[in-house]
Amino acid sequence: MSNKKGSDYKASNIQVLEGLEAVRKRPSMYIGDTGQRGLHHLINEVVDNSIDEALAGHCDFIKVIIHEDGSITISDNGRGIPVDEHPKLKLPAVEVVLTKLHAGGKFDKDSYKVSGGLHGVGVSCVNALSIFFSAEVHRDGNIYVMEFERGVTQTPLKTIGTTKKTGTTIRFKPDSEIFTQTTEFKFDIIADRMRELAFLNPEITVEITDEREEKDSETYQVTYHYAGGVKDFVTYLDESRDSLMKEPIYISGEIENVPVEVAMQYNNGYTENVHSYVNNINTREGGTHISGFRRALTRCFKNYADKNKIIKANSKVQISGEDFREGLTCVLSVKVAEPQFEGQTKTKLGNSEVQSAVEVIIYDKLNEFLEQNPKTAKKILEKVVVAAEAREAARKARQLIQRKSVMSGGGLPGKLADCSIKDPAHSEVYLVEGDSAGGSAKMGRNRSFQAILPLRGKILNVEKAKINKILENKEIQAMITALGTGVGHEEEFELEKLRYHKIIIMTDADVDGSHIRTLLLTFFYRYMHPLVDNGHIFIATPPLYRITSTRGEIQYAWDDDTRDKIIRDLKKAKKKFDVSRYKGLGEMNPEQLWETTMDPETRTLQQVTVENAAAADKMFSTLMGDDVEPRREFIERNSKYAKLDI
Ligand code: 0RA
Repeated sequence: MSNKKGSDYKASNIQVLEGLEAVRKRPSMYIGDTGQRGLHHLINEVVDNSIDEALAGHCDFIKVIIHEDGSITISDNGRGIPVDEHPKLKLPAVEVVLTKLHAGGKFDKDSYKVSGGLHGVGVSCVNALSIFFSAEVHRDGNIYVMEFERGVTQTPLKTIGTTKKTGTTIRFKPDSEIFTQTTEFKFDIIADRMRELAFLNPEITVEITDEREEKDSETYQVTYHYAGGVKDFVTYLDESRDSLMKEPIYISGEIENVPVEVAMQYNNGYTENVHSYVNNINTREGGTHISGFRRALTRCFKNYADKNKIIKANSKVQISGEDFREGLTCVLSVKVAEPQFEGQTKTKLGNSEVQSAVEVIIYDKLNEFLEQNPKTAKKILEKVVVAAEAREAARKARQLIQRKSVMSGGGLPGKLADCSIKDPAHSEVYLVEGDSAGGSAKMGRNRSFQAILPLRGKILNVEKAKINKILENKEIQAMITALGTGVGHEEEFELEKLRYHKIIIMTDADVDGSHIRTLLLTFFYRYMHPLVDNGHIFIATPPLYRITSTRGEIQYAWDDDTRDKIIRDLKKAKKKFDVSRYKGLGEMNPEQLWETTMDPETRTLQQVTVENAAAADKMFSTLMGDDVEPRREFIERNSKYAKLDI
């Protein structure tokens, strides 16, 4: 898309605040962390600028290439970064944008922008943190380039040719001095975000090429374009769920410069999956747009039910707001010119005018929908009544858990071998598959700060069960009492009461083990969400092999490559050895279990984090759903990742 209107841009609009050394000194202050998340944040930072161009109507194509050398290219067909001279700094605008902090340059209050919003540290941060960075700009008929190393200009702006197009191409390679944990880009993390952006911006097409893959591989190149926008998003999220409707309800409108778009659909499941976005940013903590949505939904259905005498006729229970959201999958996307982000992770929208805009738009259109689709309306409301009844039953089950725990003295489950110290910040609990592994863990542990809770067999698939049934499950009850937080939404869950700051899932390294781990993660994700959000959930990684040499010297290997290397070394040293594969935790004696998997000095724990809520929702519904085919595909596609990133 070329649009010549962009050239009225003035370089003097760009504000300059700070130098890039500050970014290199304290990278985490700018990009959150320097681990996997921070690394991928670099891509988002650049893509956000392309999305801004799209939001302003100047860009409809974004291309991401993961190169073999670990660098990334991001190109767009936007207006191109301006190149005219900055009056004060006497530098080309593009150099200012790429080397000065907070030099976004777009102060147009009427445009909705991503950069300068939540992320908004600017492309210059990416430059500062890259061992190599180049920009090629197509603008005003010319092709310009600039090159940098660690933010320092290597090639000043030069013209290398002419062009009829406009756009920006940025290539960078993260500096391994900064990203000491990893510099490896993960296709799935990038793809999840790009897919999300394509759903939220139906006008754009995003293409990802992973040059590390063979050309015929399924993940060599993917293209995302969804003309149906958020409606396609909801259909995608619900692929492995059984819907109560033919297609999602789609609502859009604009009040007071706030465009609102919603797609929603009820399924026969029991979880609420409402994903909200402000200017393409996932607002995990909700905010005014979410309150507006909830109010509209509750008011609308209550009115409809009263008018048509649906609820009162067949229910004794009181319906509450959350009952209208059980089994609801919804994507709410709003655009706000000057968003105020609040909350712990700055993902809660604060603008009060947005609440009424969302509420009015949704109330009117949803009303219309219900009037026109009485059969669907009835189906939904019947489900709502069942949800309210289950909630009431769950309340009783909760009281029962509480009463039971009071009756049993300290209130802790009998199977729990608790630790002796009482400071949650220094305590951890191992959730262990099976009684025999539980026994080894109890003997092997450091009892001062490590508690063990053995879990017998498979826990309930919470994706498929009602909340009251979940709370009747013995293993789940034991976990709830051991953790001390309670279970469920907002008021019912108390993070402050968490008894162990590390909750470590320890299962066998086989199919059953990974199934149990997924069941546990699903439970935590759906019903104890703050534990995941606050980084309290970990996965223990027991070794796969034990190599014993004749002198009785023992080595462990966590993968085939390490095992082979150990074997090679032993052969070289002309030592005899024996390799055994651990099938289950139960095969390890307490000392071995301690040494390999439980000793904080030597163990490796994987912290469970959720990068992308919509992608996690999709993953759990696919893994735990009824349909075999999507589950098989998902597992196959992800099987090359030994570890579970959600
Ligand atoms: C500053 C001002 C304008 C656009 C951009 C920067 C810009 C940055 C990036 C980074 C990647 N792609 C980009 N596209 C644009 C406004 C341009 C104008 O008003 O003409």
